[in-house]
Amino acid sequence: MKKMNKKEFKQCFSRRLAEKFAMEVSDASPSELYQTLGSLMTSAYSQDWRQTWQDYRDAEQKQSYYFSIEFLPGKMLKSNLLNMGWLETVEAGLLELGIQLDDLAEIEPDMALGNGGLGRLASCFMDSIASTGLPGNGNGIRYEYGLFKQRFVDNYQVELPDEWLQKGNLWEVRKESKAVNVRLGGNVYLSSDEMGNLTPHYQDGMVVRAVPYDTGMVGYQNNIVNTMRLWSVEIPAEEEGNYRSVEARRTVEDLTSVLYPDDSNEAGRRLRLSQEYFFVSAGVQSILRYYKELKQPIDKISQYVAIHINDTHPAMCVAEFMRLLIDEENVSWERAWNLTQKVMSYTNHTIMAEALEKWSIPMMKSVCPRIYQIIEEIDRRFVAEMTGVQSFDLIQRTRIIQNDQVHMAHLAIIGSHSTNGVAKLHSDLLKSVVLHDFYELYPARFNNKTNGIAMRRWTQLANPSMSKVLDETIGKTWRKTPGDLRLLLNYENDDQVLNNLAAAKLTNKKRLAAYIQENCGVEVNPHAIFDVQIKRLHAYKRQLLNLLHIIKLYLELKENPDLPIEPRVFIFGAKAAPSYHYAKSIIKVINETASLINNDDSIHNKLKIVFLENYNVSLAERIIPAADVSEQISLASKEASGTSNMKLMLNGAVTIATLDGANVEIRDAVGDDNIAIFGLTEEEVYQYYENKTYHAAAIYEQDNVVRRVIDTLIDGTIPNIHSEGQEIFDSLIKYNDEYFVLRDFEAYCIAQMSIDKAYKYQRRWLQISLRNIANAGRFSSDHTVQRYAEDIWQIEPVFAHKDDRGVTKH
Ligand code: NBY
Repeated sequence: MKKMNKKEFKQCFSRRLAEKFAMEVSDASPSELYQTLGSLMTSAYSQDWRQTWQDYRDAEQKQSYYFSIEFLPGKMLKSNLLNMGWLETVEAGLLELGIQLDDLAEIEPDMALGNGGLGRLASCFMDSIASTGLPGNGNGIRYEYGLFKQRFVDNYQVELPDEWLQKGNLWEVRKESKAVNVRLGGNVYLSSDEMGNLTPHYQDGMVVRAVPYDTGMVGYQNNIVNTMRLWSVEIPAEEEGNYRSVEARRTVEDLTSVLYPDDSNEAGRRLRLSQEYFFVSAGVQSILRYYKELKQPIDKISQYVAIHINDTHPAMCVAEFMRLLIDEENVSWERAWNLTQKVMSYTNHTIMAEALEKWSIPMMKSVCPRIYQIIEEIDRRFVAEMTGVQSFDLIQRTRIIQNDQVHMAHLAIIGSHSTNGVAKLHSDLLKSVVLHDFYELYPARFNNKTNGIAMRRWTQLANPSMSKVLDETIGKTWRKTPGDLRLLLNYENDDQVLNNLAAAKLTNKKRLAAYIQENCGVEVNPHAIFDVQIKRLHAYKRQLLNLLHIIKLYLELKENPDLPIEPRVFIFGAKAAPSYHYAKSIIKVINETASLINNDDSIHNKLKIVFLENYNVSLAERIIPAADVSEQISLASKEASGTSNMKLMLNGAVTIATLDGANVEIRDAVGDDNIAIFGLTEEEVYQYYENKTYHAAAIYEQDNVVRRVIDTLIDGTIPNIHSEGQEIFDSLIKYNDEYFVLRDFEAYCIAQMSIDKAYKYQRRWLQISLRNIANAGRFSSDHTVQRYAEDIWQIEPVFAHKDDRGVTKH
């Protein structure tokens, strides 16, 4: 990538502005300036983008394709600048032109084509795959509308559409010439020739055009630009005549209109399945088209292509790949199956039963009839192969089609060579409980890949003040090699360094406090403990446990306003699924409790609650650097990994956590003294399930503190929550508290007291915080994707073909 000095940049920038808008800098709006900068950047990296692609092709390198129904990159302006090596020059150059880079960054809408952890992980991986020089691509859907915008009205969550494409998208390139057709619906009949070869004949149904929009994934200062390919639906030119009515057109356009449509009704579910098949078919077709250009025999495809199935949503990759090999390439079933298994791999992200996808047979037959036929045949052969080898019961439990439903996880496991979980504990649970039957069948397929995070975004971009302290203390190598953060341990007794870190944290807290003041009208004390829980709102993540502890503190302060506790600001960020009634009730109750507590002068500002609207990647970048305490309090065994836990630790927050997901590995990294662990273990949770001995009502009866706290939900202490308070009360007492909130309550309160106590000894607190930063390097997603590359995809970095200036060797 061309390096520029400040002067050159200023010239280029002014010239580009004149070309694009016929304007002077002083006349341009932030939006015009943003467009200008973006266009300068894309033209600068497009050369490398093409070159990267050519290098992969010339070297005939094996490539991986990460199929994910969600990507959550957030804003790309600054991360691209950083990765291009332009950030400092541009920031300084703009400043001389009287422009704040951050004002331009604000213009860019968050690209929010994902719900939460799973989508954000996919984007961290895209960054790391490019940054480690791996030949890997993303494949997904270009939703017209991203994840809804959250607003609070009367303290209730209200969802607004996210029209992120309204002003265009700088980073994408429409590649009309790479479009493919996808067939949906209709019927299919098989005819057989004298050799017994089957040919499918299609009747009715519709053919839609899948048009790719490619976005460059710029690697960190390594001249590599990979591709994230997102598919958008269009009506094929030759079919225009069949789509005269607005309604007919809409059924097609709806296909890539919204992320994660409501799946609580028949029509919504159908749309969701169609989306899945749409991006799977388009992606697999384009991979095969590329492979054929290489002119290699089809039997070698697994030496050139790896397809990754991110959760079950793209599991139909297995059947689509089979379809193309058998129907289009005339490969025999046995050979095709062998290749498919070698090409495919699958990651599981949850043990929650309701998130394990199943589709009814009639639905699948009507959306993708040929795919259903192939799945039926995979299932039939699986049963035949296992019969006589495995017990009848085991086969029935593991087959793909059961009780008129297609089990997508089973398809993904049977049709691939690798199944991984996303943290050690989670992967162990897959083997021992959730997917135990499959582990019996295919022990060698199971492995762990603990999640990771894109370190650069979560330090250099989000937390420049801490980054500066790190540079001054341990040098700059940590920016490329996060493991070098360990050097910080040499300074754990250095008061100067501890104070510098404290000052950086305070800067970030003041900045967040200003944002809170502006957006919530709540004044918070930047010297208070900033206690943060940011993640999707879900019962198993137990935002309720956090709230009950806050209520307990409030009641205690009401009784004794001089209670010697450190002032605390409890900060929440969370969206609830639009149809998830219970989660929305929790939001309402937190918000009402916030109104009550924040306006109660009698507690001397010792407690504040702030629920920030519309939690997204950009807001995360604001909150995380300002956090003192990281809440990771899911019921043990339920959180597959978590990734905000890693981001918060990296930014020096101290974790209060159950032994769940990657919290276990964070504990191992920092040691028991630098984390507050509490609550039931995964074994204890499973024991309760086995013995059926959990009685939440008994805790309520016997524990006066619990009773007092829970009663505030229904006794009018918290105003305006008549039905929501009752609903939550009932979930705990009448329906026996599915996530053991009451069981863990006392232990949680004790752990919170230890946090309060630790914070009082500032020096020790700062040391704990330092040790968290120092030990976070192992959670870099650079490291995680390298494990995927070596163990699962068998792909190699392209650096092998470049000299150290990034120039390709021929
Ligand atoms: O994936 C999350 C896990 O909860 C978290 O522990 C983990 O760190 C992260 C990355 O591995 N899972 C997640 O975000 N899941 C979803 O967003 C999701 C999306 C769709 C559906 C289910 C879950 N679905 O049923 O359609």
